[in-house]
Amino acid sequence: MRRLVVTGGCGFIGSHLVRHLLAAHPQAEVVNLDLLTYAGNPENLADCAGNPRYKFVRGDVADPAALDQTLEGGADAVLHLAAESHVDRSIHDPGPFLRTNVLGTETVLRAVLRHAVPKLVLVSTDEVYGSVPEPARAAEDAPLRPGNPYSASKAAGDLLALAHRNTHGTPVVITRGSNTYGPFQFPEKVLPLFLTNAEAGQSLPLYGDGGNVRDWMHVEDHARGIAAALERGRPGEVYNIGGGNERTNLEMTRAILRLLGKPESLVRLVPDRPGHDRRYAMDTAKARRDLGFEPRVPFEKGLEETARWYRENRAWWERVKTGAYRDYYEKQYGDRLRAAGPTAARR
Ligand code: NAD
Ligand code: TDX
Repeated sequence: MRRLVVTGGCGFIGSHLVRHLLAAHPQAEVVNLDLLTYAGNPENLADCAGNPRYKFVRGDVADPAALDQTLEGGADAVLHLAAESHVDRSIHDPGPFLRTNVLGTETVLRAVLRHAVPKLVLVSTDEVYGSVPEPARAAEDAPLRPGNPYSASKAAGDLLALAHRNTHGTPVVITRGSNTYGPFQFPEKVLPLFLTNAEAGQSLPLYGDGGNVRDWMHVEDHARGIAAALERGRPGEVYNIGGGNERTNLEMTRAILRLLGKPESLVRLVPDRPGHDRRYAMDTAKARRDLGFEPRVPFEKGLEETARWYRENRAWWERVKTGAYRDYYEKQYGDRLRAAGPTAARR
């Protein structure tokens, strides 16, 4: 039986990937190694809990012993997603980002070598290219210019992986995904934050002038892209995986308000994120050509389904938005919202 190890499977993208792999590989066992940080939620995989081909191991990717324990039964591949993933938190405190995204990735690379795992897919991000001015798009060989501690830690992970490939021949493939959205995303990221705030009649804190551009990809497309890299990605290669849906944050916010039938007066233009990258945009021709990967979910349809999911799963996000989340919210938005006053976006 094929044995696939996913790290960070209780997070947003990881949970969709675990589900995708179990369905797409009916002969495979999927092992999920996750530390269950604030972002890890076993409820995201509640529907897999009874599946005899699914196994959960609680452990830290920066701990070699946890990886030895997970890999000692052998593995056909490791798909490494575990990370600290939120830019604003990395600005408050980069420590956990360096530990998990840099040291953790190096620890996974060494474990893959130690256990002679034949393939490692490292899941990275379009943020490593930094802000890309119009009308350019970053191809895989573009310089890395990370603009915040999160993306710097991800770029460090990518560079360690490529150095490992060069030094030890480690069979690592890197995917760089664009901004991802869909069910089970932690409501610190802009889309679930705005959907859930709007549902609850609370303000939507839009940073700066709302003109920053992101390329949105549905999480099922992202999971399929990672799976395509597992099957067809060549070791040592990097593949950009994008949604092909560039939108300004203001356009995306208005689309949410229209879908939910909520007024624009909920929007607050708040002081900007420091060092806020203006635009992410990737050239995705290589993944199309070499992996046969094309995103399938049209943005409007994906957004509508996602909005419905958050409406129908209010208990999920109300539970998430308690305790430490409230402290985070006050730290991130308290002063910003007080500074913004009652001005709505008017562009
Ligand atoms: P997430 O924050 O929702 O989930 C991260 C998961 O990793 C959680 O389950 C958490 O418990 C686990 N984790 C964190 N530290 C760990 C550690 N030290 N050991 C083991 N597990 C640990 O993240 P996500 O949005 O699903 O992102 C997954 C991956 O995809 C990340 O590597 C991220 O950089 C990358 N990515 C995300 C996006 C996006 O838009 N969300 C886009 C491109 C790339
Ligand atoms: O409250 C907010 N207001 C706002 O205007 C938040 C949280 C965000 N924003 C803006 C900042 C960005 O321009 O929305 C855009 C998206 O922000 P995030 O959801 O924080 O995502 P981003 O910083 O673009 O990073 C995401 O995509 C790349 C993921 O969080 C990363 O894990 C991934 O690598």
